[in-house]
Amino acid sequence: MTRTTTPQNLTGEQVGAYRRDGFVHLPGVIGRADAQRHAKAALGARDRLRDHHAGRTFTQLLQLWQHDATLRELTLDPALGALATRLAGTPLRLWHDQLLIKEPHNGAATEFHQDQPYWPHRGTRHALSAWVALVDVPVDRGCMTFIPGSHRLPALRPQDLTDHGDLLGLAPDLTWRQRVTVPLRAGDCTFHHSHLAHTATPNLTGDPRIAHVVIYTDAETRYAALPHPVTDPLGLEPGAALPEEHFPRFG
Ligand SMILES: O=C(O)CCC(=O)C(=O)O
Repeated sequence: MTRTTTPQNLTGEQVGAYRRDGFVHLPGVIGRADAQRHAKAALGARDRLRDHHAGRTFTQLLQLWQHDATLRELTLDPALGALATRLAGTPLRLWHDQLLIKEPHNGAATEFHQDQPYWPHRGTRHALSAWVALVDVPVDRGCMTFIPGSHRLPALRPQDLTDHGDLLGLAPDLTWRQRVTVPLRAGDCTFHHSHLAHTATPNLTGDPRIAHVVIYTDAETRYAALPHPVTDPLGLEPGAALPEEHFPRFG
């Protein structure tokens, strides 16, 4: 595995950028050959597993670490978990992973939203996602755009991923804020905070956009009784800690 960014060479500047802006671009968190291997596994999983998202925005496959040995390596990768822990500055556990595949010419952006409002969690002190590009993702293939500093907003109500004006209507000041669009090479990653306003461009190309997203939450997060496909089958009591066998700790 030839990695460019490792927990050992992550700089104070990169950590500071994440804390200031709510996101950071880390090149080569996995090597290109590994990205290719994971992309192949992702396309295989797409043919086997249920799509949890209706509509053109993306195909959403959940909990790959429980269904695919190759993608499990990436979700549970200790180096990726150690980078997340350094950025968050607090012990973390896995919330869930997901593959988000924008099909060729999908014709739909992922509209502005925050992530935290979708999750059945309470008492969260920090949650963040590693969005790992398994193929090259130029702007025209569905890369992410962030509003720096917007992670200081509270978690609002859940936002409609298909409505460009939904989050901007809830927080109109965001309309006037600078946006940063981040194309990624295969193997690169962006980490983003769970309150950060973000969007992704449509896939205008003839190749699928394949992103593997590993979502971490602080180790003390509690379950809130809200519907979610990851927790619905588990029969958790409201207020319960997230059980280790389903939500393993890092570090
Ligand atoms: O990849 C996308 O289209 C959107 C991803 C996203 O919103 C996320 O990972 O939080």
